[in-house]
Amino acid sequence: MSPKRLFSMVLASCFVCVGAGDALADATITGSVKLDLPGGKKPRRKKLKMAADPVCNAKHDAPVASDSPAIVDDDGALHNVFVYVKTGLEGKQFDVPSEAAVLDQKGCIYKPHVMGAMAGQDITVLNSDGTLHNVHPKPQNSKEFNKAMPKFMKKIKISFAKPEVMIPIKCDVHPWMQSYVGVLDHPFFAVTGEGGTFELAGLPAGSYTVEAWHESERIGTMTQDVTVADGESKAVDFTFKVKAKK
Ligand SMILES: [Cu+2]
Repeated sequence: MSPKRLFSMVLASCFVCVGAGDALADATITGSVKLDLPGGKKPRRKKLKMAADPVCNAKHDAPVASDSPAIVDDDGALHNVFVYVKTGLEGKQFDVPSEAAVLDQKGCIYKPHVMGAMAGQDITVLNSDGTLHNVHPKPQNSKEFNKAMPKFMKKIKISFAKPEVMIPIKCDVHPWMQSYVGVLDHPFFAVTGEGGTFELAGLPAGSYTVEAWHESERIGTMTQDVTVADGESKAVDFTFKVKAKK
């Protein structure tokens, strides 16, 4: 290979390096969410009463505990917390995933109880129950709608036009059915489960406010500020305290 050709190859690869460096977006924020449990006492989850619909009732061998007011592991790890970048991404554009998010109605319970999607992203709502459900979100920023899903209707597609944390979704047929979807104009969100951990990966370097949201008013929301550089991973932990009853 001629020195000239070698030089142009090195030059070309350097341009690639610089280009890739600009678009690295490989910062990560991880962490965990806990609920302070004085005396180790966990919030009591009521048993759901599904007798009003025999189809729902027949789906379970034993009474099912409600997802509300909170699911907490013995060590305080808190489930169903929507953790997301609240500020710091303004002015940046992110592609809406072509893949739909999925919300199932199974055993007359929403699965998952808390989820996220991007504004404009399709959300496939499944009816795995063979009974009538209706999908009734109550957004403030996007249009409210109410779609019946008779027992033969297995799948519908919904979406929300505008970001909003959080949009409650209810089924008017089964009053115990409640879920929440967090809608954002970027993909940096997570929902805690077993262990209460979360990860927001693929972030551009920057300074962010991260919010942790829980459905219970007595738990509420917390924020933390964090700055991450390209390739850096930082941990932020949230510990909620149960607020006194109003
Ligand atoms: Cu229902």
